[in-house]
Amino acid sequence: MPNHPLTPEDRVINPASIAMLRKAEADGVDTCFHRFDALGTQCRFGVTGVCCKNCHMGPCRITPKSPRGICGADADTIVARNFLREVTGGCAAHSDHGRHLVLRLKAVAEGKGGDYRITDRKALLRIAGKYGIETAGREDNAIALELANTFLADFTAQEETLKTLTLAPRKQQAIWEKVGVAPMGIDRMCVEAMHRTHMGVDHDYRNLLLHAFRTALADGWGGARIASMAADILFGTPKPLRSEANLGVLEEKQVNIIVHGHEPALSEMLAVAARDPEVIAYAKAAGAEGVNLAGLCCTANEILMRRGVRVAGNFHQQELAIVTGVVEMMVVDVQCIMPSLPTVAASYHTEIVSTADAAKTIGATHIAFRASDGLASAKAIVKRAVDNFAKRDPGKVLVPAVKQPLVAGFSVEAIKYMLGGTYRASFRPLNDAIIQGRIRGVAGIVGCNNPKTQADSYINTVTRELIKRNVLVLQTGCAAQASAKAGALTPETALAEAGKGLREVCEAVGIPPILHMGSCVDNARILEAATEIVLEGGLGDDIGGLPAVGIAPEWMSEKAVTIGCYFVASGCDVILGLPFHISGSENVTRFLQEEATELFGGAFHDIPDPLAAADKTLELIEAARERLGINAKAERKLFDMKDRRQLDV
Ligand code: NFS
Ligand code: SF4
Repeated sequence: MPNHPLTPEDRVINPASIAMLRKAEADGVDTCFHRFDALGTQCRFGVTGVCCKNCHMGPCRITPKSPRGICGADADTIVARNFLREVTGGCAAHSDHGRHLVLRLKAVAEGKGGDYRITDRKALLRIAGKYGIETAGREDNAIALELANTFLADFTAQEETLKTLTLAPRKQQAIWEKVGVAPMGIDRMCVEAMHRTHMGVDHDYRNLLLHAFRTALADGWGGARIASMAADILFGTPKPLRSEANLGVLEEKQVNIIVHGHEPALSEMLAVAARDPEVIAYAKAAGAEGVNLAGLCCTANEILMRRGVRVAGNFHQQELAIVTGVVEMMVVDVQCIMPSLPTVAASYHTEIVSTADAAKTIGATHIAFRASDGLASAKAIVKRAVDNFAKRDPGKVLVPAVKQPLVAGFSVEAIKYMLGGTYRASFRPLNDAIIQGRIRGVAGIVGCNNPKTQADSYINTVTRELIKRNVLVLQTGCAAQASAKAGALTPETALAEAGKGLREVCEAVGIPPILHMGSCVDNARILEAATEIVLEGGLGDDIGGLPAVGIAPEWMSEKAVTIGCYFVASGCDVILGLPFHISGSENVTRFLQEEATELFGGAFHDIPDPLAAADKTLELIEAARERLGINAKAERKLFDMKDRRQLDV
């Protein structure tokens, strides 16, 4: 951070965000950046993870002078308990989102789905097949019902391990069995985590951290994976499509509605409602040229991936979008929604509408979304936004003319199809390119923005550096949106910047070097892609052996902690641009940064500098290539006993 008062240019790199931050200051509107300043130095106990308030003898804070809480808990116990609770928060968030979609799928299968239906029959059959559900000669609804019940059993299983784990490579499953982290029911894992972290229960930091990995696996190979699959069946498996991103997608002459949050059920209906002729006529009668729907955060990713709906911005732009003065309504559901939104909106005419009964904010209008008549509910919401158009204050309008074209929609099915063609869809060309060394490896770049660092900057720097060095980049969440805004999600731009080997492969098979794979629950798609690569052959027999690295440059949410943990438990090294709150315990830090490698084949690495992160990524990728014996110039590697032991579980 510079040693002068922070300017908008210091806080954000994107010109649209810079302009809106400047306007917010002129309009007297506080944003997360200003509140970050107002908070001053952040609490050292919180930052290092040594504050415990799990019982009312406390709060207790560990210092060199008082190394134990009142109950006797030491820093290791307290830091590990706090960490496990974060992972549980993340698993619960993704999984509850998944649960809602599964219940929706079940309702559809039972003929009670209202305006929802099975949009992607192929996805239904493909996914049912993965779970060994009989499909031949059966009605779609019967298959969907059995599948929905199978999904639900993964939430409620008491003693059985998750069925969804069986979608992982067999060796991966064996590793989880051996380490003892194969999760049982998702709900049980979360309940058990809260039990273990209650005062006076689990005090062994290793035991707590193993449960953190178990709970994280219940997310990545459970709730989140199920969320992606159920959404594909209900709304369609994404295919590549073009769209645009950044605040410049807001239209001065139209009614602007922004959907923000995570669950696709409502936004899908809003997308339909916004194009309804009756609604458009209603908007025209109100003096607008039409209705412009745009998205923020992961709701944006969901409807971008399937419908090409344009992206207004990522996490740090949710307040800034309102500052444009042209947003008639922001419709929010769950997760990553700043409670400040109604306060920001009060300076403009924007109405904040909350729609999930589990997620209300004082100052927002709550319109409970009725799934039973989803389209009618959605139309009513859009018409309400139209009614607000007349209240727009032209004196407060400023839409930055900044937007970039993009290509998104890379589900695993789509990638497979692009790589291999209709009749022989396969990952073979990618595996071959990695084996030949034209592509060195794969990096998953994921996660949020965080006012602790200049928004989007680390994401964009590390992404560009990695494609330059012939690493194929897979992205999700707000990180993918950062790339979109930087113009890096157009095949043309990215190809121009990619290294020679990566460029040749991408041109030959027709994929861009940076693939937008969806929202944060779609990180499960990255695991799915890794599984496909393993199953395709020639690159070892588990995900941990692949030349693949996860990077969370600007993360902030508990969900990101959980995602990091399930990547590590799946054998991937994960680079964090911002550290966890664990430095108060050397043992917890050592476990997560070193011992995890012995257990799973991957660990966490704190790297605050994006170029150093790119160096580390290449180092990890090259080491994996050496272990696989695929480095062209390297002599054929003879495995010694130690290597062999690492290969065999
Ligand atoms: Ni992911 Fe998506 Fe964005 Fe971070 Fe929030 S929107 S679920 S948590 S902030 S990437
Ligand atoms: Fe303090 Fe122990 Fe209670 Fe935590 S559980 S607040 S360390 S007494």
